[in-house]
Amino acid sequence: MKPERIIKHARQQLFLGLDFSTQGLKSTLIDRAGQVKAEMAVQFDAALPEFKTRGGVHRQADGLTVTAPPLMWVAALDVLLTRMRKDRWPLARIAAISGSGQQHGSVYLKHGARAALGTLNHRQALREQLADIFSFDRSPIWMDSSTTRQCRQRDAALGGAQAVAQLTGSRSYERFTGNQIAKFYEQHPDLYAATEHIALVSSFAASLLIGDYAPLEPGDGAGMNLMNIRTRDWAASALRCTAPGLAKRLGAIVPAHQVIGNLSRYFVQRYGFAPQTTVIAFSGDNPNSLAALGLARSGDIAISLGTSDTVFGALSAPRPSASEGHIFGNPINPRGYMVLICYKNGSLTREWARDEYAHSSWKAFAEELAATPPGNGGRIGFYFKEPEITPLALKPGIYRFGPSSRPAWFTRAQNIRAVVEGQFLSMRLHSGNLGLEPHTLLATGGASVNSSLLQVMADVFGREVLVSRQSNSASLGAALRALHGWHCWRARKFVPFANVAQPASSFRAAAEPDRSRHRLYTALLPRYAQLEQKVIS
Ligand code: 5FX
Repeated sequence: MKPERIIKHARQQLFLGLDFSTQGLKSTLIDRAGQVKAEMAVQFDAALPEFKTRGGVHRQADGLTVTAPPLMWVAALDVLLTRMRKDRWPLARIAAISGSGQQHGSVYLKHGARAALGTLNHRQALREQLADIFSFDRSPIWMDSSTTRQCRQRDAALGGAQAVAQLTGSRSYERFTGNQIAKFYEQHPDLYAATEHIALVSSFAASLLIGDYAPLEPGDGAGMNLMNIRTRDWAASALRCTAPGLAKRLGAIVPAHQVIGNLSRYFVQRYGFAPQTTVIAFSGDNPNSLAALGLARSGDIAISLGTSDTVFGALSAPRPSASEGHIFGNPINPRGYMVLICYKNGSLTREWARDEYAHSSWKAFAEELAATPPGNGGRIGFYFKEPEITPLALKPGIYRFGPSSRPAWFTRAQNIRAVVEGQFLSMRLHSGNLGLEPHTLLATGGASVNSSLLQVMADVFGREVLVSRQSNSASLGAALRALHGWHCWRARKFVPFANVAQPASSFRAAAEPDRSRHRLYTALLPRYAQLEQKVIS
């Protein structure tokens, strides 16, 4: 049967996207037209204070190790679903669920965990039944930068940084799962031996839903330094230099639109979901955001201004670089790729600048920005409050240069402008190096409501900036992928994403570039690149 006929004759079903983000669990419910019907979120710190997280994470005293308790994610799922049931969400009408997870985090499950997942009692909360399934009760997450040594070992074993990038789509990154696993194996060989399965945050969440170990898909799988980016299967040499017996602990990689199982009986009996609810492979937050924006054409680029800032876009042929960015599988095109450039100094660093230089007020921040000329009179700054990863692994530090490229002191307003301009100049420089040439820019993420930031973005890139009214792009993307996967499953073949799963929310023009300001930034870019070299060398 043709996909169009299936759409016409099927009953009106709903599709759920869950996003296990760093700070909370978000959800988006859509109908078959991609229209958002409901949203709900649980903030980890507030809803589950007993886990004592700040922003959903635990930071160790070394300043490098950042983890999250995986049991908190388990507990959050029950909290969210209980609230949905209380608010009378039509859970029985949900035909398919997919999800999203913060990328790179690893969850270590001990022998017996699979059996525990498969035999849940719906009368008891998940956290009571699953408290003992972890061989390590701390999941290293994407904010962790404690694996430099393991990265260098990977480089040495695989023939250097560019060779690692060619094979896996990215050079060795501290936060990438393979390097976390290598560190775990080195530091806790006994716990590694006790580990039956290693999941990503996304596949762990999917495992809860299907009551079994869930496979990965190539969007999130590419964020591990373990997957061959071209074959989309494990790279044996990359597994070998990580830890012994890893392949059997990682499970399979399947296409992102694949049904990975039916919803576990636990959720059917406890919350009233339909027994035939299908679960589609979960992916990472960035691949899901790409799906939410339907980025298919080359030149479609999005910039997400969030806890981490990311630049991402679709690509047909991978051009991995050891200098910047990542190539991941494209979750809406099984033969395509996506580029992602990630900055650790995103909203947290802008918020720090607001507190430090603008009396903790966004209004004052915008006024200070407006009080300084575009280009900041030739002043350029680098603000790494967090250890940065783009273009290289960099320690925290602040570097300010005057018009003559010498270190300089900045006023409050000059600091604010330098924080904002520096970030967009960096994005333009590094996305250009990877061959991304935007025709328009889509801005998403929490800080995309800030119009003064968007104006600088438009001026630096010389392109119109559009924003989506939909802010939870990862959970929306997951919901759209649930819809897409469900169509593919019903059609028994791959159906193009755009045919069945267009996001219904429209984009609105938010900033027009000013030609003369754009020329000024274009002239500034080579100096920015030179100073960046100075800072990183
Ligand atoms: C991407 O590579 C990242 O590390 C971040 O964007 C995380 O996915 C945030 F959750």
